Amino acid sequence: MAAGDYNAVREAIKKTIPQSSYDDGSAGPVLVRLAWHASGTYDKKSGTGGSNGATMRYKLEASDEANNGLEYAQKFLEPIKQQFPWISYADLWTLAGVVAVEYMSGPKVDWKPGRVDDVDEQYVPPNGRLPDATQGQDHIRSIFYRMGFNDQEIVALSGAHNLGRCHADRSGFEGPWVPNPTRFSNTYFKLLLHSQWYKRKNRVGVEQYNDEDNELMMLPTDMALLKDPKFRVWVEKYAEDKDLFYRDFAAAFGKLLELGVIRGPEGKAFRQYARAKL
Ligand code: HIF
Repeated sequence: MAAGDYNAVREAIKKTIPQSSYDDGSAGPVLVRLAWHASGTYDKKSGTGGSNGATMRYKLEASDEANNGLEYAQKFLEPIKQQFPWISYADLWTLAGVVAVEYMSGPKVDWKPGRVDDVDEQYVPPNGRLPDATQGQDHIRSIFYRMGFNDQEIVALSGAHNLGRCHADRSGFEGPWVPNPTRFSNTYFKLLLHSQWYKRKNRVGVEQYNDEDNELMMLPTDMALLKDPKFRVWVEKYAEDKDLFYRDFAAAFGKLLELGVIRGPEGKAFRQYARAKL
C-alpha cells in the first residue's frame, strides 16, 4: 500500500467501526471521543496541547481521569496503524473521528494530514485541561474559550453527544443521550429542549439528569446549555434546523482537530519545539 494513501486508511477505519460485541455494536462514538480528547487539551495562549504529537500515548496524559475508556478506541485503531505504519498516530486518531462521524451519517468534516508524533514526553500537556461534566456554563466557557471557540461553536460541537454513551466505570455517568446513539442527527438538541429531565442519582451514586424511564440521560454540562440564554439560542436553532447544525458542526469539529497544528508550506505540521525556536 502506497505511503500517503489516506483513502485506504479511511476504508480500513470504516471496516473496523462495526464491533458487534462492543457497546451499541459500534466503535464509532468512542473514536469520535478519542479524536476530541486528543485535540481538546489545546491552550491558545501558550500554543501547548492539541492534536499534534499524539501525546495521549504517554501515561501522564492517558491517566487523566477524563480519558478513561479511550484505551478501547486506541485498541480498535492499533491494527490499522500496523497495516499503515507510515501514518502518524496523531493523524490516525483525528482521521478516525472524521470517518466515524461520516460513517454514522453525519456531515463530511475537512481533515488534513501532516501531524507528527512526539518521541518523548516533553510536550505532554498537564492533566485537567478537558471539561468536567459536573460543572456549569462558566466552566464550559473557560475550557472552550481557552481552545479558541465561541458560544455558537461550543453548542454546535455539543451535538456530538448524539453519539455514544456514558459508562459508570469510566466517568461515573451512565446511559446514552438519544435512543439511537450510533446515528448522527440533531436529536440530542430536540430531546434536550423538549423532554422532561429529572436530577437523579444513578446506580453508582453519581448525580445526572434522566428522562422519566431512566433510559436516556444528560450531563450537568448538557443541561447548562439550556440554562444559559446565549447557549440556549443555538440549542433552539440546531433543534429546528438539521442542515444548519450539520454545517456548523462540520466547521467546528474540523477546527477542533486542527488545534495545535502549525503547518509549513507543504502542509506538514511543525512540533512545538520547532515553533519555540523561531
Ligand atoms: Fe463528551 N463526554 N463531553 N464530547 N463525548 C462523554 C462521552 C462522549 C463531556 C463529557 C463526557 C464533547 C464535550 C464534552 C463525546 C464527544 C464529545 C462522557 C462519558 C462524558 C462524561 C464518558 C464515558 O463514561 O464513557 C463534557 C463535560 C463536554 C464539554 C461540554 C464534545 C462535544 C459534545 C466536544 C464532543 O465531541 C462522545 C462521542 C462520547 C461517547 C463516547 C462513547 O464511548 O460512547
